[in-house]
Amino acid sequence: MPKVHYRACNLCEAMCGVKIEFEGTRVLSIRGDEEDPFSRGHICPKSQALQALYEDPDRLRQPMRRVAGQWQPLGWDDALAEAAQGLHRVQQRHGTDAVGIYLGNPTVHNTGAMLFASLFTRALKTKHRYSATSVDQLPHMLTAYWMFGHQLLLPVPDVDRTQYFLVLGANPIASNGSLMTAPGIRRRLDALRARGGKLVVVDPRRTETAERADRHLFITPGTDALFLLAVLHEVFVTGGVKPGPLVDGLELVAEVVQRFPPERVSAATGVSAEAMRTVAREFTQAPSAVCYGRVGTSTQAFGSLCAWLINVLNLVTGNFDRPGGAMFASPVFDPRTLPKALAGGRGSHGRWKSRVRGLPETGGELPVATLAEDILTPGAGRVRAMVTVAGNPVLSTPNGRQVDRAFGDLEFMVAVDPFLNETTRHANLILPPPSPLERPHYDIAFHLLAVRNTTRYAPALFEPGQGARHDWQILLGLGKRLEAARGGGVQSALKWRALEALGVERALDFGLRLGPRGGLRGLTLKKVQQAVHGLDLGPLEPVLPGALQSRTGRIALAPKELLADVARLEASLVAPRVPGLVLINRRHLRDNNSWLHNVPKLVSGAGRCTLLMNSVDATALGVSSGQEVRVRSRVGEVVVPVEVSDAVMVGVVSLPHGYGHSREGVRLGVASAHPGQSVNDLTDDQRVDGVSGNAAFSGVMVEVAVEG
Ligand SMILES: Nc1nc2c(c(=O)[nH]1)N[C@H]1C(S)=C(S)[C@@H](COP(=O)(O)OP(=O)(O)OC[C@H]3O[C@@H](n4cnc5c(=O)[nH]c(N)nc54)[C@H](O)[C@@H]3O)O[C@H]1N2
Ligand SMILES: Nc1nc2c(c(=O)[nH]1)N[C@H]1C(S)=C(S)[C@@H](COP(=O)(O)OP(=O)(O)OC[C@H]3O[C@@H](n4cnc5c(=O)[nH]c(N)nc54)[C@H](O)[C@@H]3O)O[C@H]1N2
Ligand code: SF4
Ligand SMILES: [Mo]
Repeated sequence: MPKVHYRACNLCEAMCGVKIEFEGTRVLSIRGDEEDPFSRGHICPKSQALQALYEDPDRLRQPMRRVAGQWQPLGWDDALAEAAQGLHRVQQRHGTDAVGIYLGNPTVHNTGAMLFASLFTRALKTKHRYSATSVDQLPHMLTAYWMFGHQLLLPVPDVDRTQYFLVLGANPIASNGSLMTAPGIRRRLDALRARGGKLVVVDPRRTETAERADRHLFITPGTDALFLLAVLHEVFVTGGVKPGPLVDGLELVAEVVQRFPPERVSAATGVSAEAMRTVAREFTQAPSAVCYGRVGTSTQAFGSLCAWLINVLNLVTGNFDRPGGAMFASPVFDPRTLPKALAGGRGSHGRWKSRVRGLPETGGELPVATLAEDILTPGAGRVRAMVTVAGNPVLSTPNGRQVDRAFGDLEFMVAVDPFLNETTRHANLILPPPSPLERPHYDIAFHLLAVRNTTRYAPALFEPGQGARHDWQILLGLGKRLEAARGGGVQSALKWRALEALGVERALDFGLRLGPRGGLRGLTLKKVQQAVHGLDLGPLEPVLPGALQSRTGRIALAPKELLADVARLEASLVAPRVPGLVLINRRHLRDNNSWLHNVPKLVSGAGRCTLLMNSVDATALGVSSGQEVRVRSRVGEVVVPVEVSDAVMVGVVSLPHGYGHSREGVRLGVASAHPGQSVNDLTDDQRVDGVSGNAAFSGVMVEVAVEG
C-alpha cells in the first residue's frame, strides 16, 4: 500500500513543502504539498532530485580510503580513527593552523550539520576556517554586523506587501530566491504587480526575472554601488529622506552621497541619469518600497558597499522594519539567540589575517579566495591538511585550477561528502552521509531569511542504510577522536558522548523552547511535528529596537570601514577602461551550484554551459551561435560554445557556474557525460571585495577568440 510523507525540500532556500508518495523503501512520486501554508503547492524541477539522490548508484554508501590511486571501502570506526589520526599527525608536525576546514553550501541546508558542525570546527583549533560564505553573502553578513550588531540580522524584502520592488543582481525566477526565502516567487511577483506594485530589475542581463518586470535597466557589472549612490543622491536632493529615530550617522552618509550626482556615474554604470532619477522618485513616492540585492551585488569588487547602500536606501526612505519594506524575520528557532559556541555569535572582523595576502577574518573565517595560496605558499603556518564538508571548492571558488593544484599538494585530506567529485577526489578518506530523505529536517537557516514566519519539521522518511552516519555524527566522531589523540582526557570524552546522546531532535526541541517566540507560544518539537504541513505564524512583524544587537542599541548608518572604501569606488570612476569583454555568471532553474548534474532529469535537453554574447560583440568577432570560442582571463582559459543573445549587455558575456565535470577521477556517471567547463577556471582569486575579501566573480576581464 502506498503511503504519504510530508516534508520541506532542502535543496534550495525556498523550503517548499513536498508530498512524497512511497511504498516500502521506494519513492513513487514527489509533488508540491498544497496544504503547506507557505509554499502552497509550489515546487521546482529540482525537487525530483530528492528521489534521485536517494537512488543514485554513484552516491557513496560507505567510507572510502585512497591507497596508491585506488579507492577501497572501509568500516566507519576505522575510517573515523584514520581521519582523526591523520589530522592529529599534521597538527603535531606543523602546528594546529596547518589543518584547514571548508564548509560548503549544503551544510546550511542540513539540520544536523547546522547544529553540530561548529563544535567540530572549534575542536580543530585552527585559524584556517573557510566556507562558501565568502563566495556568496559575506558582504551582507559583515554589513549586518556593523550596522545592526549581529551578522545574522539580515533584512528580508517584504515581497508580499511591498508596492515597489527594486532588485539588483538577483534572478529569483531561476534561483528561487536567496536571503529571501519565498517559495513560489513567481506567484508572489505576479501578485505584486496585480495589486498595482512595480518590479524594477537592475542586471547586466535581461533575466527571466527582468522579463517579468515593469522595467529592466542594464548595468555595467560591478558598478551597482555607484548606481545606488546616485539614486541616494536624488533621494537626498528631493527631500525623500525620513529615517526613523534609531539611525546614527545620517550626516556622514549625506556628505558621501552628495559627491555622486547621477550625471557623474552615468557613463560608468551604463544607466542614464534620467533612469536613476526616476528610480529615486518612484522609490520615495511609493506607499512602500524595498531594495534587494543578491549574488550579483555581493560577488563583485564593491560587494560590501553594495550591501551597505542597499540597507541605507531602505533605511533613509523609511522603508525599514515596516510592512512592505525591509524587515527581519522572527524564527521560532533563532540562531541569533543561541550560545556563541553553537551559532558563531554576533560576528567579528579583522581579529586575524590570512598568512599570504593579509585578508581579514570575518565571523571566525578567512575568505576562501586565499585558500589556495595558504596551501601552496611555503613558510610558517602553511595549510598542509584540509577537511571539506559538503563543499566543492575546485568548482565553486575562484581560480579553480589553482585550487585543484593546491588540494593535490596537501599531505592529508578528509572529505565529508556523498560523492567522489572534482574536490573529494583529492581526499585520503571520504566519509559519506546519507541522502536528504534519510534524515529528519528542520530549516534552521532559512526561517531566518523568510518573507513569512512559519515553522516545519519532518522526520526521516527512510532509515539510512545499516551503520550509516549522519553529517553531525561524523563530525562529532571526528572531534571526539581528535581530542582523544591529543590526550583530551575524561572530560573531553564525556563532552562528546553527551553531544552524541543529545542528537538532532533533542537539540531542536531545546532550541524551540528557548527561542523568544517558542517560549511565548509554548512551542515544542512535538507540537511542530504534529503539524505535518507546517505551521503558519503570520506575516513579518516590526521587531525594532528590541532585535538590534549593537552596543548602542541603535543602527549605525555609516560604519567607518565602509565610508573608507568609498575612496576606492571613486577612484574606479577615473580608472582607464581596459579593452575586452567583461564576464558575469548565471544560474539555471535546473542547476544547483556544482552538484546536481548527476540527476538525469535535470541535465536532459540542450547543453546549458554556453557563453552568452550580445550580437554586437558576436558580429565584431565573427562568431555565431553554436560555434566554439576560447575564453581567456589572467588565470586561465576554457573553450565553450557561444550563444548569441541580446539579453546580455553589449560588452558583457555570461557563463553559468558549477560545470567542469571532466576532471580525471570523478565518479559521476551522468555529470561526466555533460561536463561543461568551469567558469571558475577563469575567475581570479586576486579579485576580491575590498572590504570583506569575498570573491569578486562579476566583472572579470576576458578575451574571447574564435576556436579553430
Ligand atoms: N536553480 C538554481 N537555484 C539556486 C542555485 C543554483 O545554482 N541554481 N544556487 C543557490 C544559491 S547557493 C544562491 S546563493 C542563490 C543565488 O540567487 P541569485 O542571487 O538570485 O542568483 P543568480 O541567478 O546568480 O543571480 C545573480 C544575477 O546577478 C547578475 N549580475 C552579475 N553581475 C552583476 C553586477 O555587477 N550587478 C548587477 N546588478 N547584477 C549582476 C547576473 O546576471 C544574475 O542575473 O541561488 C540559489 N538557488
Ligand atoms: N563563478 C561563480 N562561482 C560561484 C558562484 C557563482 O555565482 N559564480 N556561486 C557561489 C555560491 S552562491 C555558492 S553557495 C558556492 C557553493 O559552493 P560549494 O558549497 O563549495 O559547492 P556546491 O556546488 O554547493 O557543492 C556541494 C557539495 O556538497 C555535497 N553535499 C550535498 N549535500 C550534502 C550533505 O547533506 N552533506 C554533505 N556532507 N555533503 C553534501 C555535494 O556532493 C557537493 O560536493 O558556489 C559559489 N561559486
Ligand atoms: S524551489 Fe527549492 S525548495 Fe522548492 S522544490 Fe525547488 S529546490 Fe526544492
Ligand atoms: Mo550561495
